Amino acid sequence: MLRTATLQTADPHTTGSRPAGHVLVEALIAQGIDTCFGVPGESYLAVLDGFHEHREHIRFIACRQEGGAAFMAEAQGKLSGRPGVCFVTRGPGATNASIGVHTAFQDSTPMVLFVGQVASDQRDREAFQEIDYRQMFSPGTLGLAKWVAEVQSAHRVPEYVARAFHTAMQGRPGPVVLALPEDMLSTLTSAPVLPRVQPVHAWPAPGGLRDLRAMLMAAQRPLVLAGGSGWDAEAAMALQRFAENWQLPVACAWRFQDTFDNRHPLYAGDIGIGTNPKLVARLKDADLVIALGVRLGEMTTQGYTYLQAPRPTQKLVHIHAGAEELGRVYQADLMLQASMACAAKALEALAAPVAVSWAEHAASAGADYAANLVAPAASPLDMAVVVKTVQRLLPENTVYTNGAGNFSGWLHRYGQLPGLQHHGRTQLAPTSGAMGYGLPAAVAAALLHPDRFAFNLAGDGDFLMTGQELATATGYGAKNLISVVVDNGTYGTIRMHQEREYPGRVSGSDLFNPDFAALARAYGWHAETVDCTEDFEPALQRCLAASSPGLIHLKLSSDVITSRTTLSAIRQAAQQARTT
Ligand SMILES: Cc1ncc(C[n+]2csc(CCOP(=O)(O)OP(=O)(O)O)c2C)c(N)n1
Repeated sequence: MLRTATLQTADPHTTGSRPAGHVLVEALIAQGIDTCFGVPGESYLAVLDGFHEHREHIRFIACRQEGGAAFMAEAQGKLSGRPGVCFVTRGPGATNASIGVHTAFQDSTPMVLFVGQVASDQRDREAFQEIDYRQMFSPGTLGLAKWVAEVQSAHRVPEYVARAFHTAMQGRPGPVVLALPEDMLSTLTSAPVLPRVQPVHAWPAPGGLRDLRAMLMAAQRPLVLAGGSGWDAEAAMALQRFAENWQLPVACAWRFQDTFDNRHPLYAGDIGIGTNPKLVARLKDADLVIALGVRLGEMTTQGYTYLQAPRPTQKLVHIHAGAEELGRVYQADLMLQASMACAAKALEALAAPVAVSWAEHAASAGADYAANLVAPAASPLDMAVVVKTVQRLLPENTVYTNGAGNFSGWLHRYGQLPGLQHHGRTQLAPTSGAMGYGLPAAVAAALLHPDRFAFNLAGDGDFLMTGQELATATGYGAKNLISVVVDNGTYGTIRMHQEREYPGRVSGSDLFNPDFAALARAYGWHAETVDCTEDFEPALQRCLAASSPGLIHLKLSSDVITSRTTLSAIRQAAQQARTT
């Protein structure tokens, strides 16, 4: 039986005593949060009442599905560097939200998920929608969350919120889950909220820096691989100066492409899926790789091959904020535990020689990147031109978002992002590979930063996983928001793998699509349909001139499967390999 908590009302201003649900909202305000994302539930009515009480200071964005809400909070965490906040109800709400928690975990994004929980006197009976969240999100280095707790005492709400924020940001950032028993939320308490928390920063050990300098002095083909979370504008600037002082080519890890200014002559490109083959060769041939802030995950290292695990052939320096990440996969030659804010400044201060032996090597890395931006012409719809047109027409500080699928490869290859010293994060993209991330992330960016543009590139499969969040954008008045849906009628990435492994045997990867433009119009968006390159720019112009968010439904042949090859070429090669 569902129990409705009776809210014990109290005037917070006269008695100092108020429901814990209100205290929770006050604690979030004290942490600097002015926007939370969620889907309401009867399990946390006292919190919703707290949002009403404090509506002048904080808003609750009601989303259409908890997956979208959790993605929005994750995007908020990426954009702000502080925890994004999501509220969901128990059981079904929490299970729907888990995709966003997983993304925050794999992407090292600070985030706090609050989950309504059954009343304390019903615990452990498998009460209505009851789940043990400690088990479900199982904290650990392979779990879904960094820390999971259930707040038993109304008086300790401020303590739990402060710790949740601290844990989410400290070391390797990540998600925290707090379960909130409904009776606890309606209990009165006079507990004061705690001040805004800041993560403690760690400086790299001086001895380690001396060793790193010696390794650099002995190197001939060094490469910096930067990425991960925990960066700020100063740290990004310090990284740029370190690179300039030492003339180091800098590559960015997959989907952390905004860590270094893509227009800088020392930028070498991003490493992960669809990487420039010349950059792959350069990485494999490097005699020193300085991995700065990156986790060196499976995608970035392409199955731990670009850098052989556990001992790469290249000399490896791994600098990371989380002690648990160092030595976890790679036995690096030098491991330094440090926050990016401190590590980058320490590297910038390393005394560089007047000239380095690898100056030509660095210049050619930049030249390889520039050459990779030149696209072979494609017809009738040229995705490279689409991306370049978007970049030409949208402001430099636009936030680019995508979910998972081959379509994202065009954005990653041809999109040039300013380093985050210029405009903070300009890329919101899931290293967890979660489909459906891009649209909610763009909606979050548009609502949190109405002065900036948000641009989402989606696949047809990807888009419909969270497409209902079009309504959230419309409902909360998002304006500077454009979504382009690449409709190739297939879960193309999977089709590509099928053609490689089982050529010609298509199964389960066809898509039957709606008219995406008509769908978007039904949600109050301006929408266009485009099937050739010439029509894209005028359509985008009309979207920009519209007073509502805009969606462009792009019709692309399924054969155009990546920026480098076609489905038919993959099938042919696989068939040939089988017959020879
Ligand atoms: C939530 C989720 N489900 C399934 C997958 C597996 N998956 C990865 S890419 C992909 C297909 C993406 O299709 P689409 O959005 O149409 O893009 P395309 O690859 O055709 O460009 C699938 C099913 C995933 N990454 N995430």
